[in-house]
Amino acid sequence: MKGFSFSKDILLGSATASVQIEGGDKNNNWYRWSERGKIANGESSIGGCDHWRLFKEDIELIKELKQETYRMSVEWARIEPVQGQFNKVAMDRYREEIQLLIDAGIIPLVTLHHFSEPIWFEDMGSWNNKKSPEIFEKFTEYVVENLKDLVEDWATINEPNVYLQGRSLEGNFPPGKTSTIDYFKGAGNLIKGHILAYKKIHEVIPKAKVGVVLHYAYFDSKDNKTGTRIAKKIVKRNFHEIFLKGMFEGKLLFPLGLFVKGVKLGDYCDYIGINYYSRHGVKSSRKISMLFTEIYVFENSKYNDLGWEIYPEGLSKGIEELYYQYRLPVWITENGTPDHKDKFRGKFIFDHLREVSKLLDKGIPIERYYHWSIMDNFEWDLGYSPRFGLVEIDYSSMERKIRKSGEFYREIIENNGVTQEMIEKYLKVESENENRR
Ligand code: IFM
Repeated sequence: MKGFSFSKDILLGSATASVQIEGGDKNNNWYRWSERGKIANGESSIGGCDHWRLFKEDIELIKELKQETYRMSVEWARIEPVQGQFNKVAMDRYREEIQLLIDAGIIPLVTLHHFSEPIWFEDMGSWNNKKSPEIFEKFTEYVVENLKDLVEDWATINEPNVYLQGRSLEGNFPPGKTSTIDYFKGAGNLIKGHILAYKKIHEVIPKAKVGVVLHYAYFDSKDNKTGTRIAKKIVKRNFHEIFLKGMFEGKLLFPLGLFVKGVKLGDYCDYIGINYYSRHGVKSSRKISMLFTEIYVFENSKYNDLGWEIYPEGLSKGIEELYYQYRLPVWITENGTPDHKDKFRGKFIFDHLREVSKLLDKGIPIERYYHWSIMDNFEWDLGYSPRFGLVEIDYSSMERKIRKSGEFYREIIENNGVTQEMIEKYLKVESENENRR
């Protein structure tokens, strides 16, 4: 194993989302979903990592880990608990948190919608409601007006594709009513919501950098049969392309135009936001519910605690595909792995950042990398057992402890890459573990 160093400037940091770490909010739909017993092991979002109370302590950890940038989300339900009534106290608490980051020299990137939303919004049909884009625009305006002196970098919607898959296709996200039509209706409204938010942010902060964060699943197959090729096209179209075309270009692919009006062609992203975790096999199927496609996991590979394949090459393949299409700076807004024993997270970081370094050498402008996540957190319907953190949380005491992989990532940031000594110090045992898996 050989080290590497980044040939171009890249900001390295980590990411979180409000409901996943904050705790204490009862006005968001994930709290209600928890109360309905929909989270693994009967767990609830109400505890989170107690970050709402412990944010100062957490910023000390972020500083200690030498993070250069930090991606966080603001919770819509806290800021607008009742439609049209904004909570200044909550807004000021976010200002305080962001100010502390800035004082520490850490650049904030703020996400406006990261899966969770106010209960009142869900009860009016959420993104199925044709007024949802304008409702989201009003929330955006309030937040941006209140943070305009602090925040330049924004992500409007996190993973619209995963959000809709959970909400409208699989039903593991609230409110649990599945419908293929709602998937496309929701996609249309999310696209319009993103575009309105994009314009609003630029109106208030002309020099802002605004984008959407897409979950890029690397779709692959074992054969090249016609049926497989068609299945792959269908999956890529419905999971990636409708969002790319819509949110980057204002182009509504069929059938989105049936559900949403008033979207014009234009340029609506200032960077390519990509979240990458794994590769997914695709084959054709007879099931109409899945539009004649089936997803599987490749055998004889390496897997994380949730059984997702670890496939670093998918990150570079995805970035190349999107970069040559849009020619915008790339921000890897999430990449990480659940590894409760911290046995292979260091190697995961090494392998993925080595892909990044190869792309930088090729001249692809990857400006940022955010590790998911700075700390263990509430992994939606799966609850607290998946451990994604550079920092371990003991949920009984809320004690935080930096993992060895966290120390490794800190040294990568300090050294602008990985030295041979770091490989000896952090990765030797991991490589042996990896072979035994
Ligand atoms: O925890 C999630 C995050 O909220 C969105 N992207 C994927 C992560 C890991 O599943």
